[in-house]
Amino acid sequence: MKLYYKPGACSLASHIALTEAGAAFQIEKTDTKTKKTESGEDFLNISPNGYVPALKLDSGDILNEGPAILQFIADTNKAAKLAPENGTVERARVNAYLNFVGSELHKAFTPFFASPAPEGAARETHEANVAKRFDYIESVLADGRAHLTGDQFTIADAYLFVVANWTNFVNIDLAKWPKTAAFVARVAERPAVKKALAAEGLLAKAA
Ligand SMILES: N[C@@H](CCC(=O)N[C@@H](CS)C(=O)NCC(=O)O)C(=O)O
Repeated sequence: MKLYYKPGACSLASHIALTEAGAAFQIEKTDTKTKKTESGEDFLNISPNGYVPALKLDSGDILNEGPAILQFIADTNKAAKLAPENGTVERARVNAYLNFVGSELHKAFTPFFASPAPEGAARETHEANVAKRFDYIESVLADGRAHLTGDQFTIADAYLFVVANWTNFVNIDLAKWPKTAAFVARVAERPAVKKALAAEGLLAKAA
């Protein structure tokens, strides 16, 4: 199995999930601008929309779209308990958070990564959009739960961790949302998270 990734991008959530699951996998860095992978593959043959993550299975099948990949990892590695059983209310809640992080929070960050980056009033508008989504996450974590759905770390937490961590790259102060900031700090301490970050060159060394 091979995960196509870009360091620190949303593909890091799949990388964390694979690592949490103890799955056997390789990673291949991808340049989403040139659409070439590190070994010289045409990335558009792997991801028709040109974005990470993509997961090539040992069967040769290729999966695209982060939330689908995350669920596949959880469902094929049940012992890791990265998501409740399909068809349960608990699973629907995990899926709802996955969708919120993907379609609301992640997409609210997208304008910050444009070139040129937004400035002035445009930046303020985009900051307000991000803030509204973090206000919601903060309200979810307000009861003191460790993770989005409670005690158990799930694939939705992996995705939230990655996206919330982007505040460091776009100069948004996560301290305005203390429960969310504490969540990020807590998840960053997980051995699998440290290992995935290190493998993507985002930490000095593996845990
Ligand atoms: N809907 C896609 C979005 C993936 C996405 O936004 N990937 C970004 C990195 S976080 C990317 O590769 N962007 C480069 C590009 O679109 O050229 C998913 O959920 O997998």
